[in-house]
Amino acid sequence: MPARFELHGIAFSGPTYKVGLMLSLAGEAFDYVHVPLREGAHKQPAYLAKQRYGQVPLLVDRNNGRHLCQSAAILEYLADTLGKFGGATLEERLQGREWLYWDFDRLAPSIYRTRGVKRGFRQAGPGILEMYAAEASTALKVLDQHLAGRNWIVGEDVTIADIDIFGVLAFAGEAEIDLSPYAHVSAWLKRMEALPGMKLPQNLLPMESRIAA
Ligand SMILES: N[C@@H](CCC(=O)N[C@@H](CS)C(=O)NCC(=O)O)C(=O)O
Repeated sequence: MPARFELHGIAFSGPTYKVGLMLSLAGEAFDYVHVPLREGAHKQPAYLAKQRYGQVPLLVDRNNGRHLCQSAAILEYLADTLGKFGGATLEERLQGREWLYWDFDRLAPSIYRTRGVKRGFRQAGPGILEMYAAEASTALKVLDQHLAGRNWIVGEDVTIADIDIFGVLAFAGEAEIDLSPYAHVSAWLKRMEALPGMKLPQNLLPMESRIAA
């Protein structure tokens, strides 16, 4: 039987990683379609018809034909449809959503963009890099304080808030951002890395399409 989900993306994309990681942690095998961004595949009409923003990731749910985009919205969809990682109560779900918005506003831009510069995907001068470093440090302090005395970002178990934020901090090394000063974040990263189904970015997505095993 074909896999229920088909993920379109590219291996070096943080948002694609977040969705692949959620599927892996949920134990959902998925077909993977490599989208060659450098060749402009994401701006072709056939792809734009499925992903209005011309970006990766795109997730297709073959159970109902839905085409889903925006990684945070996809995580919420998967939590709903799989009944996993959505939080134990409405309160937890709402708190988790706050952390998703916070991540996209305060944490992800500085870390992903710094990584983009270090890997040569983006250009930025020293002033911009300093600004990103300051923003990352401010956000990491907020997260570190929040994680003091907690195992997970929301409630008593892993939620999509953890998966989403892990999907950013997994790239901190490539951004040359040292997480060791943030003791609670570092301990939480270890808990995340020990989860069944955990795959780090370098082990999750290939640079070619792949049918689920
Ligand atoms: N907010 C989006 C961001 C997606 C995104 O930035 N994707 C990048 C790759 S990491 C992309 O498709 N870039 C090509 C472009 O924007 O033209 C999400 O979370 O899904």
